[in-house]
Amino acid sequence: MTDDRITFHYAPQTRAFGIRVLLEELGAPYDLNVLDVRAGDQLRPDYLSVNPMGKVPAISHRGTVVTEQAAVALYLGDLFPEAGLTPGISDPRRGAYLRWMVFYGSSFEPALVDHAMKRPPLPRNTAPYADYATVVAVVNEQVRQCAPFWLGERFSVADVMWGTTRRR
Ligand SMILES: N[C@@H](CCC(=O)N[C@@H](CS)C(=O)NCC(=O)O)C(=O)O
Repeated sequence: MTDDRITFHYAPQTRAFGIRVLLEELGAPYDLNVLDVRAGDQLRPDYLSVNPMGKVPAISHRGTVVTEQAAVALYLGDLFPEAGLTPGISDPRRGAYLRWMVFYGSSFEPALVDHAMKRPPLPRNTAPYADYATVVAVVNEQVRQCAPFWLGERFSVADVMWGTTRRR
């Protein structure tokens, strides 16, 4: 249905890459709005009216805008349950799924960015992610024990989220 198509606000070589992979995995009907972030397209009024943060990825769908890569991925996974990439509400993997999707944006990325920028660490009880070494250890342990996929036996949205992080 034409009016049900997703508009995907995208820029190459950015965090939007994983969402593009996910849209393809889901077989979702979408149109690309390609932004050139180096030319500053994300800061132009027409895009700021979509996402006032001036960031990608974002999607527009059924009159709603979704921003933040984890929220976009969760939304899309729920929108296409028939693709089988989202543990449903009564699936025993649901809790781990939500945990790892939110951990990505709220702990993993901030820890990585702070570390890469050589920012002085905050006191452990103030930092939203404890400390960098703990984040790395927790993620490494998950990578060590999860097999063959992030949540176990079945490929899911979490694999797209975590699997594309180093590949954009
Ligand atoms: N917290 C946001 C971060 C999004 C973000 O930082 N996107 C970058 C691309 S990787 C961006 O839009 N940069 C353009 C700019 O900051 O001007 C998310 O998880 O989606």
